[in-house]
Amino acid sequence: MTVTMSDLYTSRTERTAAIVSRQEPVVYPDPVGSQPLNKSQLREYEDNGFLLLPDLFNAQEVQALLGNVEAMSTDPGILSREEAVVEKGSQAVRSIFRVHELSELIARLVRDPRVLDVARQILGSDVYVHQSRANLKPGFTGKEFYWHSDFETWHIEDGMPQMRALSCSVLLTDNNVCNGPLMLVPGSHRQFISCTGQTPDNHYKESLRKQEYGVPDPISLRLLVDQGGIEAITAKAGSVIFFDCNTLHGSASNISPWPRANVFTVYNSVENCVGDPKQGLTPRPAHVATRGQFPVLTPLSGPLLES
Ligand code: 6CS
Ligand code: FE
Repeated sequence: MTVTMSDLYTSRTERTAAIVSRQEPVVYPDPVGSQPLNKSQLREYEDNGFLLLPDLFNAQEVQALLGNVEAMSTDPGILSREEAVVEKGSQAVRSIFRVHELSELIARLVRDPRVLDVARQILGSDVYVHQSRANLKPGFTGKEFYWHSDFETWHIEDGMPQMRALSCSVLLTDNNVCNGPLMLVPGSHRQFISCTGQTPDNHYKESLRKQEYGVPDPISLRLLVDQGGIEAITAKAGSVIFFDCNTLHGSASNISPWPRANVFTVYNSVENCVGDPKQGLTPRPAHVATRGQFPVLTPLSGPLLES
């Protein structure tokens, strides 16, 4: 048997669940760009593993973005592609991936300095898009996302080496306590939960609809929630939530009449490009995880909406 350097963040092997301390910083030194966050905002992000910036985008911008997402979600040319993920047991669109390449407006959004420079400030380097998607949770029928750490999946299935990525969720509708808002576990980004179970082939096809592998066990989850509680983020459309790649999060289904829609961008540091997936897994397709060549993001110079 050959002995290799063990992976600190191993998961989904034969071993039982475990909780491992995070090794990497949360806010990296040497910020790039205009540094929009002040010290107390950076501290809040570092302590909690997330930060809400209310009302970052105005009503006109929100309307344009939402219109764009709604148009994509009914466009037969898009619905026939692998990028469109439908709910289990119905044809309702749950997510559309790679929206930063499918939509010119969202291509501009990911470069908007209001969000890009937050990512570059926290990650302390230039960044690129590891993944983008629109999530739709229509009124009455929108489905949940079970608790998970994104990094667990990106590390195991995409070969992302370190915790040096973050998600940016732009709210396109008001999020209230009733319509399945994002729930986060404050402080959970400091612990990595090693999960049980073995990854099935082509796992992404199932997991993007209902994740069952790479989700934390109830004991670990309870422990982290006992420590940090759960925060449900309620905020107006146009607000933005930034959260660390290892912050535990999830959201409930939407049985309210009010739809929930948002655009997610996963910014990854250019110092943290993905390698091979773990355990000999087949790499996930490019619309779910960027690998190989990618553009390094530069801030947009003009306004988001071109006149
Ligand atoms: O598998 C993934 O990459 C993703 N899955 C979830 C449930 N959240 C983040 C990410 O889009
Ligand atoms: Fe997630």
